[in-house]
Amino acid sequence: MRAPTEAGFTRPAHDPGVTSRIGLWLGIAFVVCFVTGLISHAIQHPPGWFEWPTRPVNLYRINQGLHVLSGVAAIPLLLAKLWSVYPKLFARPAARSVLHAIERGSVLVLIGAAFFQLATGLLNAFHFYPWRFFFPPTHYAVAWIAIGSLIVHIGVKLPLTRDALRRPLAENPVPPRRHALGRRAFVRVSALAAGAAVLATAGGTVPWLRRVSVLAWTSGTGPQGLPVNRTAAAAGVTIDPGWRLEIVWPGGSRLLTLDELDAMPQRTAELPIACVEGWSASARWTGVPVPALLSLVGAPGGRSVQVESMERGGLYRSSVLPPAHAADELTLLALAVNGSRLDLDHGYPARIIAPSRPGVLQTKWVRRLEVVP
Ligand SMILES: Nc1nc2c(c(=O)[nH]1)N[C@H]1C(S)=C(S)[C@@H](COP(=O)(O)O)O[C@H]1N2
Ligand SMILES: [Mo]
Repeated sequence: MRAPTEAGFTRPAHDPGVTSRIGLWLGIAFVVCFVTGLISHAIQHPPGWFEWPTRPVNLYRINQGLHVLSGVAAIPLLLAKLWSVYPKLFARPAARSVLHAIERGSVLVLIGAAFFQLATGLLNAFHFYPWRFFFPPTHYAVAWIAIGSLIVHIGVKLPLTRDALRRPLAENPVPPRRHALGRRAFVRVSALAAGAAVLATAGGTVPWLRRVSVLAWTSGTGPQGLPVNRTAAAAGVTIDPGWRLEIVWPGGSRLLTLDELDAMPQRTAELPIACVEGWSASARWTGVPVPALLSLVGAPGGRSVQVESMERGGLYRSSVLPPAHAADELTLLALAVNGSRLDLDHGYPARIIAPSRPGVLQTKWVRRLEVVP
């Protein structure tokens, strides 16, 4: 038996017009995913020059929805694109020159990195970690590998893609084999698959899609109509009758009881929890605005505020409110949600809930606020 050759693959989908069309959409999905991922990373590890706005209150929610949904859309598009081009694996000679070998190698890197990103991102959304590495820095590092090899790939293929996109997608000169989709049908089915994947999952973050999104994930259900990511039991937090909020600033500090916080002017705001994993949920939060709280105790404003949780271990036991968030009147030290006292799982006695902020920074079971010098 002779080894298969590229020319032996005659299905209509193996065509530059098909590859280019699907590739264009896949490229858009990757770029959206990359940019929104960078933004999310920068919010969580802000470089000095970076400032994330506090409005609109749903801005982070939209960013993260785009990140996760562009990733979801990319999965069927990537599979379709690989199907369209896989006969090239059998092209001979495998490399025509050193440059060609490097270019083909970079495609392998791109495929590996793309699969890695889509698979780890998806599994992370389902809290399934069948690996030993820590997800965020690895996902972040491989994103650069993916985008670097993508840029090389686009650079190399641009002339070919441009040509292929300019020409209308002709149906096959010969009628397609039985069971083989025609070119246009293949492109249409790929687009439909991407659209269906998005619709099936978008309800995790787009409220009016909840009922069609059969695969949407949240962190399960939780008390007070809100999902819970890490329960009090998992975090080792119990109700502490001696709880006091400690506020510290350069030159002073103050302890406040829950009764004292309750007696302060309260504000209610509709704000989302937008988990980095892509689910989000809005709720009506009530509590003391952080800037008002700071000024009531005489702490200076306009600075970052470090938030510490009662949780002892745990990666998310503390967070920083950057100056813009610490000064925003919608940044609450929340004491209640949806009209009743916070459930222990949602951070009783007090949690941070701020506009346009990743869920992971909405620290629960707050024990201490420190105005950073
Ligand atoms: N102290 C503490 N706060 C935390 C967490 C945590 O693990 N510990 N998880 C965060 C994450 S990842 C999210 S998405 C939100 C979820 O809030 P909820 O459980 O009230 O829905 O809480 C955040 N606050
Ligand atoms: Mo989260």
